[in-house]
Amino acid sequence: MLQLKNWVEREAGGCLPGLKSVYLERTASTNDEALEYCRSGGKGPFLVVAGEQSAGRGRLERKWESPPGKGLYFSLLLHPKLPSAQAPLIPLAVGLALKQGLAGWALPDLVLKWPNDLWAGKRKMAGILCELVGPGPRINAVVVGIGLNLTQRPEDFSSELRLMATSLWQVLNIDVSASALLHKIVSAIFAELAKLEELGPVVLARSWEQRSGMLGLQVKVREGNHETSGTTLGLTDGGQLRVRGADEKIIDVLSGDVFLI
Ligand code: BT5
Repeated sequence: MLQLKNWVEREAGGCLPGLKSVYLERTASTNDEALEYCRSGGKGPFLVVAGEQSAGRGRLERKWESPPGKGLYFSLLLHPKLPSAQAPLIPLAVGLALKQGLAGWALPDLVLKWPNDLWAGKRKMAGILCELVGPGPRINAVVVGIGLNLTQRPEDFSSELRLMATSLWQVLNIDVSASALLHKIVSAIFAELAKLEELGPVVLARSWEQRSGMLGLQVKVREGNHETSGTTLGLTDGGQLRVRGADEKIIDVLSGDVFLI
């Protein structure tokens, strides 16, 4: 990961003028690092990249497996000029950026699983965790965290994940330069969020529908104790997933877990 460290320390600024960045060999969570930086008065854009996380997090305090040197683990502190009501669109825009960053490789069955996962061949390859800082009518700051599996072999995942997770190496069978990939993804995140600021949620929603690979799929939706199966129809302009249930009823999923079936 020396190459990644060198890139973060010397070249990351090339993604966006004014971008500050730090590389940490090991930390609990890059999202926690970026949140702490913000709470102690630091301003973005700020990029934190780690070689390993001891307490990588997903949503609802789920764990993100982050073994040393096997994946990309990074967070960006940003100040998008958006109303708070558009916060649910941020992980969707970031997902498009993640997919865009991987566009140079022939990855089959790449699906942005609403709202925050990237799946390849029906297995999870990356996850996105966006956390807002402070309440208010407009977004003050957001931390965008991404974990992307790069070189894990099946035995590198816990037994729990082995059959549902994958890595770029498992899909492509080649080693990809972590720094080149990070450069592409970070640049694409800035571009997608700038588009969201400029063109608004309707354009983002239509773009996500076209590019996510998530339309027309059979899914199971779990919201609390309630489960529905159906077909994905698209996105509302607020970023909710629209599903036609088996009973033909249309539901807009605000939060909850969606499973590809
Ligand atoms: C996510 O949450 O998918 C968001 C993960 C974000 C991780 C990044 S790493 C950099 C930054 N710093 C952090 O602390 N976090 C961010 P969620 O949708 O809740 O999915 C979590 C679930 O994904 C877990 O419960 C596992 O089932 C699965 N999982 C955990 N580690 C995984 C891995 N390495 N690859 C694939 N799936 C994994």
